Amino acid sequence: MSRAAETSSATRINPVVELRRDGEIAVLAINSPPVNALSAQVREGIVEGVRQAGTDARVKAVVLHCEGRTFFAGADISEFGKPPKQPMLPEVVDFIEASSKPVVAALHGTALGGGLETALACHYRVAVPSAKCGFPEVKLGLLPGAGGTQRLPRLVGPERAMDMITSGSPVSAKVAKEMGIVDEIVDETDLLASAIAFARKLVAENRPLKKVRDLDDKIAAARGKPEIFEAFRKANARKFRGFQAPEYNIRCVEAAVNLPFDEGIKLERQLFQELVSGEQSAAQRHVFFAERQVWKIPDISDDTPTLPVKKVGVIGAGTMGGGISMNFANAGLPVTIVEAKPDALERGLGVIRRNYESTAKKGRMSMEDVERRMELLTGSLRLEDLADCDLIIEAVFENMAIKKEIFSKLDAIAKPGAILASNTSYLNVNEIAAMTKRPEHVLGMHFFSPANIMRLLEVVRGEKTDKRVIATAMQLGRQIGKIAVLVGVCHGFVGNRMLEPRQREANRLILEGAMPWDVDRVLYEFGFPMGPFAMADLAGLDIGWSRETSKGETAREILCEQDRRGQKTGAGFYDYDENRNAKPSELVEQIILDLSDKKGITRREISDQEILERCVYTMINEGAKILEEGIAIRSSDIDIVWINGYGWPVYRGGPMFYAEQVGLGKVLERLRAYEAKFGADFKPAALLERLVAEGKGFRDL
Ligand code: 3H9
Repeated sequence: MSRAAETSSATRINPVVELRRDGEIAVLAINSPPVNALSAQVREGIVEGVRQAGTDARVKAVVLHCEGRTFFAGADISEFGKPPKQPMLPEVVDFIEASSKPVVAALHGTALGGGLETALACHYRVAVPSAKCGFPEVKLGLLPGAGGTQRLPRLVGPERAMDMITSGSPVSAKVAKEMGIVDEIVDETDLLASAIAFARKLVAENRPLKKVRDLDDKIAAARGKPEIFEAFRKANARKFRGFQAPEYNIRCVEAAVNLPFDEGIKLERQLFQELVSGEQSAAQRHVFFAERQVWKIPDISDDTPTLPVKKVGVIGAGTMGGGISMNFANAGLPVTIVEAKPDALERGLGVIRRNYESTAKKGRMSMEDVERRMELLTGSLRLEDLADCDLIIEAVFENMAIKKEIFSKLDAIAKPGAILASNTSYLNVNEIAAMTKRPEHVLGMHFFSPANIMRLLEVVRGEKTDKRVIATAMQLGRQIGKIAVLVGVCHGFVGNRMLEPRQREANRLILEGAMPWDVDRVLYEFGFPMGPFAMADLAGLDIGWSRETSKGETAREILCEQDRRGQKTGAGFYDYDENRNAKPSELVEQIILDLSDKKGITRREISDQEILERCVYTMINEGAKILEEGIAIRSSDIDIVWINGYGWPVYRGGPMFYAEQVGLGKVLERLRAYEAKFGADFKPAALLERLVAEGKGFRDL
């Protein structure tokens, strides 16, 4: 037998875990693509590997190493909500920590959630510089449930632990080292060899087994000081509003400080179970998978060729055009912005510069970056200057005649193969495309205001749009940091089409008996950042209104006539103080009472439940029609539109997911009841009727 064979060996424990031996160091190697999530098979393999290494007298230390792109990215999220499989992660981490031989975690990629918890149960941790560590559980409506809430504070102190655990944001290896999470940063290209060398050194120096659970110095100072946690709750109250998980996470960290380790673990376990079986986490896990589904389009794959986009043109330097341009400049793409008049162009470019400068003032960008981005933006007064652009996005006034004229001109100017997109929020993209000889290169790219900030992009597929053009727009969306959702042509696409029934009901409710602040309160309490009337005040009540054509038939028209045009005029549906705090207005109340009277409506008491159902169930009904007509590919795409474009609360999973949590049968029954009372606007979608009759849900489609 050769010497090499004597000093090294490999045992396959199961299809995803292998135990190798390199002299006195055992390497427990995991390979479970794509992200080495801690599935039942992985957990089982770890326990068996640590056990075998423990009983092998030749082994003095163990290195835990993941192959592929990352160390464990966490528990396997797809296992939640299903019958538990042994061994559970808390038992696995305890088993590792109890090993009589030191275990070294070798971190690369993203050591997240249960992955970081596994690392914290190891006796030492080394990481490559590009590695990241974090606890993203809160984003799934959860808490680190395998000892993370108890071990992290012992390593980094309660304040930093609360920050990390309640934000869900990962930290770099460098920061992790400074905080004490990582013991040593090793060569980027040589993780495994460095980790083995580190383990050998431990053995040679006879270093003790370092157990995080035994540490006390970082938490001792906070013991018996509830004010630390109260202050944290208060400082983050706005951010945490409506979410259950942040508070549960804080309670666990508080327990880590005040209770013995095992008791803290008991509380963590109990609260984790409560969260994982609750509605909020189910909704947030749905969103996690839904966000990844949007990129999957039945007739387009990774093999669909895309068109090169190296230069972008934007028509319109207003709020939308400016915001859209910033997205591309941020991604390093040159943009030509065309405006009709010099002063409008100058104003538009000025606004962009001020936006960047204000970001720089907040320390989130350097002044050099501001200049670099501004250099990528070229203003022009001539459409002809767009001739060398690969993608041209029209972002002018929402008027079909103007858009048609622009597209017919663009067709003559743009180079062959260039993509022509409209940022229209309602109009028929097929009609716009028909103005060109290249309808297969025309589509909608509907951004949301402020376009440089909002994550949503509706990519509107015309009946003739080429697959390569769709694939290119979706990929560009990703490149500029958007979540792009593919939708079909209809009035308002997915988002604005569903907004309409909500707006209609809100307007009716105030005539029937509610006040704007009642409707707003109900929707705010549901979890929206603001209700429809506060939103209208923010946007400006005079959008699309003019004194000449005003008929004075709606509350909005009357308010505009009285120069109450929203926040910008200090008054709208609400009165505003100098800090833009909203206050209900007696004047508005009287306007609404008079209007009800004038329309012969007898006002009545309207319950919060009715407000919610009429605003939200009509949206769901419209969503069902959108699915029925094939405007959205799947119900979860609709959820993503509403969460990212309209502030639907993440913890309610989106309107279609929420409908299933309420029960489609119940939604149908209420729609029928309202239909009987108020008429055809509540007529249930045929799809909803069919799904209920078949006992199915939107997700079964
Ligand atoms: C937890 O750990 C609880 C514990 O504290 C307590 C337990 C008791 N599970 O995002 P990508 C899939 S909670 C299952 O496109 P990237 C994902 O769906 C967990 N599947 O890649 C996708 O599948 P598909 C805490 C997962 O490079 C594929 O992997 N951890 C998981 O842009 C590729 O993902 C987290 O919350 C998972 N944990 O980003 C981390 N993770 O190809 C969640 C991913 O079929 N994960 N998949 O669509 C992430 O943040 C990102 O996936 C990551 C990679 C940054 C890792």
